Amino acid sequence: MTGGAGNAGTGSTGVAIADPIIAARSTAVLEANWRKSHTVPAAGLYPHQWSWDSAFIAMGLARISPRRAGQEMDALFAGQWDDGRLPQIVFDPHRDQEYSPGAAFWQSRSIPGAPASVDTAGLVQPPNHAWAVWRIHQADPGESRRRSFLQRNYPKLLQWHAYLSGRRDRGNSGLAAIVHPWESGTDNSPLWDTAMTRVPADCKTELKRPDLRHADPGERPSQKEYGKYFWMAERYRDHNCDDADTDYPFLMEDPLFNTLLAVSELALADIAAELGLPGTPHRKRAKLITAALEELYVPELGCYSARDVTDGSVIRKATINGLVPLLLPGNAHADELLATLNGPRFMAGNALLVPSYDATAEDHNPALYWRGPAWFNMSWMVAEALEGLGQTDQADFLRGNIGRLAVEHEFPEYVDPWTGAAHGTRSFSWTAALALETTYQRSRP
Ligand code: 2M8
Repeated sequence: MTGGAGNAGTGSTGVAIADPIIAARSTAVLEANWRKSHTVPAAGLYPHQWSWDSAFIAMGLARISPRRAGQEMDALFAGQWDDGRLPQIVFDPHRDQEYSPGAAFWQSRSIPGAPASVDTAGLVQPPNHAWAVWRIHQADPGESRRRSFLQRNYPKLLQWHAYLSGRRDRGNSGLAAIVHPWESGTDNSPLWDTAMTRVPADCKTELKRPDLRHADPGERPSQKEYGKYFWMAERYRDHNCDDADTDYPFLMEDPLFNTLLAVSELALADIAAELGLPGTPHRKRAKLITAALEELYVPELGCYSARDVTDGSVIRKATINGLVPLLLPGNAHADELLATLNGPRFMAGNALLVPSYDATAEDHNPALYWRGPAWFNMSWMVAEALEGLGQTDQADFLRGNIGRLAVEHEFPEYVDPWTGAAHGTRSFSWTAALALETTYQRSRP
């Protein structure tokens, strides 16, 4: 794996030396957003536990409390379904009026195979969890072994990956398909625009928008997009989330989602080795996913893109999702991806962090959610990849900006890539967790 919590720099006392201001302020955000067993992404806008947020949060938390990072993962796995899926959201029953769609919409306990003791969404999010589990272990292997942390989580991670590589291989291509933009984590990315035109907007549910109390409407998806999001969620829920709905209109293979699946397979290989089990099957699967992703590479864009499973077309748009495959070890397109990263579509023009969408596109908007602004988790993953490729100066540049912009702007959800101006909500947990992580990474001698 690239980077890794196990690589923390140490001072003469044997303790990693992080920037004290970044460390203290990031820790304060994570403390404020902690809810007994898990961290909410942001107190107002996102009052429940989100799946891939928790994995990013746990990677940073592991620096200050591997035990709490482990609890974060335990709380998430309490929401795992019988078919192995890890849900997009595990709901806090006391906060159901504060976010929509909530537990009352999903009614998960009435869906066969959903957990009986917690309410969850039926959708999923990108699979960064095995990666997080391995980094938590690396942060304190002794504590991890005492608590049988890897033994407990390995079988659950196997089930999770089996669900994605099995029932979610809807295109029979070796890649997992997503069934809703929310599953990508990059909700209103231009990658989904064409598929979204097929989706009706006349959902049955009354469209409440509690999100607009916490973020500027110009920085959130539109009401029409919400109508479509709800229409798809209703249809998926009404088919018992069984992934067998043949006429379902939204099935996409996302390079970001599948890269994280491959990276997590590699983490499973490390976990298996630590447990005295064979890692080869996981490394083989990572290779197969990497090979299958080849079909999503678009030479004229110099990056990967998404494939629409319903008609086999590959979308011609350059987004951050298409650069994250830089994380794949031995990626044959690494040089082209680096050229694209540093070209006019992304970092040229002195970007501070990596834009989420092609800066040369006419509809690029540096303030609108996943259609232009820079997100801290994405720049952090690109920095991990750069370090793995020996591009340490640029990795350090991104990591430095992650910490600086996080602290200067009260841990924003996302920022203008060039000015660093803050957008979305503030005191956002993965921004804080990854600022914490990067300050430890930068403290390496
Ligand atoms: C955003 O997505 C949620 C739906 O899952 C929303 O817009 O309400 C995305 O940025 C997603 O990546 C993130 O996991 C979630 C919580 O931070 O918010």
